[in-house]
Amino acid sequence: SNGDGDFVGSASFVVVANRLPVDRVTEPDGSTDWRTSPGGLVSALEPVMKSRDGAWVGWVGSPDEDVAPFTHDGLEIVPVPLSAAEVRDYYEGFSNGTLWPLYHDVVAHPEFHREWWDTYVRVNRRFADRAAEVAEKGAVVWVQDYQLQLVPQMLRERRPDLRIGFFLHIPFPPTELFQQLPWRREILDGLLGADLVGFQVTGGAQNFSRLVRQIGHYPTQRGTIELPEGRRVMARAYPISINTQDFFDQARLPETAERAEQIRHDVGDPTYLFLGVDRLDYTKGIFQRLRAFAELISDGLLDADDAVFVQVANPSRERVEEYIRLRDDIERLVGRINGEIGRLGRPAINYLHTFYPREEMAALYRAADVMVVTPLRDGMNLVAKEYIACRQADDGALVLSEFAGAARELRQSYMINPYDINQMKERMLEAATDSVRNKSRRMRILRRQVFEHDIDRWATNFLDDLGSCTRTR
Ligand code: GDG
Repeated sequence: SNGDGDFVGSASFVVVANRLPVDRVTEPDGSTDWRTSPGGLVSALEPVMKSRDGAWVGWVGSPDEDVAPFTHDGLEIVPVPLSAAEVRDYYEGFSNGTLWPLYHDVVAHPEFHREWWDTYVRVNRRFADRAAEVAEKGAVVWVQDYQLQLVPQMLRERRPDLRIGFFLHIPFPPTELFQQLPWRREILDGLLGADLVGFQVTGGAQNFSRLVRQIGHYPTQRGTIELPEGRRVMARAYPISINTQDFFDQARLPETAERAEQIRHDVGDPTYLFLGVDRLDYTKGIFQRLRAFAELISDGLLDADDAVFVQVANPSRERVEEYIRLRDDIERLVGRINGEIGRLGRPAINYLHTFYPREEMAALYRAADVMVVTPLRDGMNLVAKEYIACRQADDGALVLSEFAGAARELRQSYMINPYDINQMKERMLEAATDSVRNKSRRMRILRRQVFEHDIDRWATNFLDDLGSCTRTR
């Protein structure tokens, strides 16, 4: 017990995230088992977790399931159950219908519902309670993302002995937008329960500090916030990255090279293969980029025999209304474009509403001449970094929105404003047809950047800073 009658657990490092790092799989004999989910965060944190007696607190991903804690591959897995109504109100509702659009520059309209908020509070408390139970005295707890912004404060109230970090994977909005939120004070206090609050880019950390001054009236100095009770909170940027070497190695395999050739052949051996890979989300600028590409062809600047666009759009949040509408809009646009400028057996846009294994992703990245990443707003955007990591030489070209967090680091990309269709057309054309010399000069610098700043470095930087936070004035 820690003195408040709370049970104290045995984990010295605890990650708290909406989702667990494991997926349930059904074996051929009908039994079910767990498999580590693919993804950068999991693989980056795995070594830390294993070396430190780690536990991961999260939801299994399906409603109305109460799974007992278990050990998987040396990790303590601590499931948090959610009812179907909670998934609707906390996850689809407040997280993805309120916070997601609000934090992404209100590119879609955020909805404010008191029932959603009440459920968000209740579910955050459940995550905080689980974490409080498994963490040993003085443990490090790392809370992830916008679904769990109240957890730091809730956890600190129960367990003031813990060292608490929080990382926001999406943008932190300007105060003018954040102030719309009826529960702005509660969210701010929730985050201030952490010792260290991490953001993707400096702009997010600055927006946060400004908000702290405006509604908290707490003094801040270069990212250090002084709370009245004498506690200090740090707010800093930690640009997330990928396991660069893994992507490079996967792309280097002979079978990936072969598959990449096959893909190029299947889409008609074009001179220019343009690629887009996104969750089907209204923040990603998919509509704008496909329009730009179609106009390049109908203007006669690109030839439909020479240029093909492959757009992978992963199914995402399929029960949220905005996403249903977006999917309809994009599929109508693709149909119209292919109807107007496609040829028999040769659509101008190959649109794939599906999720591929990572081997296929590496082959697609390797096959693409121009990677097109055009979000209207994006915390970071890992796809841009993955494309660069898969290059086997200083070739290829990245078209990148200035509104992606990745634009702060990937300065040598062909930068665009996705709201400016004419500029986007010019830059896409330039990226395709630029001289080999120009392309390789850019790509060399981009590759160095992504190899030097990989996900291990991200995790280490955050955890080192969290470890050295001074707790009191
Ligand atoms: C959030 C923030 C931030 C996509 N299609 C397939 C597939 N993917 C993988 C990509 C990439 C990931 O999904 C998408 O990551 P992004 O960073 O591009 O975007 P979000 O999903 O919106 O992520 C974002 C990120 O969190 C991390 O902090 O960068 O700004 O919005 O890894 O490769 N993977 C596979 N098949 C697919 O079809 N296997």
